[in-house]
Amino acid sequence: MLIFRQLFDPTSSTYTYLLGCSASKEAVLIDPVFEQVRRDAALIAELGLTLLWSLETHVHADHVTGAWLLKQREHCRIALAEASGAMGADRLLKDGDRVAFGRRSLEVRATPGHTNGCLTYVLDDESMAFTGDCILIRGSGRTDFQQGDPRALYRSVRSRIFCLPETCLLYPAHDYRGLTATSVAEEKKYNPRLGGEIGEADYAGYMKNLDLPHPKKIDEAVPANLRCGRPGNDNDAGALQDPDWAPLRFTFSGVWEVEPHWLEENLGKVRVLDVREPNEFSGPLGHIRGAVLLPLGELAARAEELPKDKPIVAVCRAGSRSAHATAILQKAGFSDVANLPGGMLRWRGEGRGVEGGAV
Ligand SMILES: N[C@@H](CCC(=O)N[C@@H](CS)C(=O)NCC(=O)O)C(=O)O
Ligand SMILES: [Fe+2]
Repeated sequence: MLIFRQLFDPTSSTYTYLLGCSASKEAVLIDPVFEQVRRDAALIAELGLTLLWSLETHVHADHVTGAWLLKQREHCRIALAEASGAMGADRLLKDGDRVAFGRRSLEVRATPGHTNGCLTYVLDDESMAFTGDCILIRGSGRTDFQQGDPRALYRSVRSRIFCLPETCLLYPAHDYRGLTATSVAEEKKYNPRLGGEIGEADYAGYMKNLDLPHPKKIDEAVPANLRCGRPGNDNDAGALQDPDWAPLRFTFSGVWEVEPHWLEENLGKVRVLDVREPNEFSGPLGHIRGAVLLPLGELAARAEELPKDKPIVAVCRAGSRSAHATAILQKAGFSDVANLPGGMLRWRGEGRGVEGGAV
């Protein structure tokens, strides 16, 4: 079976696609975004997947790819089109190549036009294709920068995408209205730039008159993407540095977590903030030694009472109110905060020390 997730970067309206083989747990990520690598890595871990490849549909002009950063963190390899001219890839793809992940694979189709190195990745059974900025949902990638060529884009769509089965779902690299997927049949019929009887010259005429401003990040994104997302100087890598006051884990739900065993061994280094109600704090589950009680409902209003000299670990009964507490604390300007997953229930279940509570 195929594991499939569509992920979105709201800043650049980019879609990142995670495809995995459920048998082998091997996966690929298409068009990761630098700033979303932590989120993507969390999802890959939570699904128990191993990332084999970070794939690009093209050298993007509007955001920096997460490829290089994923390679550092996940030890995956990077692949993109040979025709892209990019440096730092582990594999340079050509039309007709295949990228395998477990029992599944993607066929590489060269679909130039938005850039020279644009690729469409077609799933082995032709049920899905990832078209990058070639065809978009009722639209197309622009052809007025990088190596844009409207006639080439038209031919790519007509000869390499519209020949796929009518039911084949198409997933673009962007959508600016929040639309998520389309199909070959729909775009053949309804694409206002490329469908129906529209000819190559009609399309070229349409694209010449689009008159769009250049992407805001083009001067930063293109050079960085020609290095597969490797920062130009080492300080830039700090843009996504993880907190290092404890071995923390970031969850796909967006929360930093600390392991109970680390907390028990490092109680002196942090402030434990118990966000349960007073009767729970003094109730049968007990509380962690030295914990400060501040119920969740009062936290937003009273957060400034808490000193900022130590990182804060939030705790509650089962770990959900305390997860919310970490978000409230971050909003209140506390940077070093983490949740205790499983809360007092797990803490006690693991036989860790408590003050008060029933024996
Ligand atoms: N406003 C966006 C523009 C993004 C943009 O131009 N996207 C390209 C893909 S890299 C495109 O083809 N857009 C198609 C369109 O806007 O119709 C930005 O500044 O980043
Ligand atoms: Fe693009």
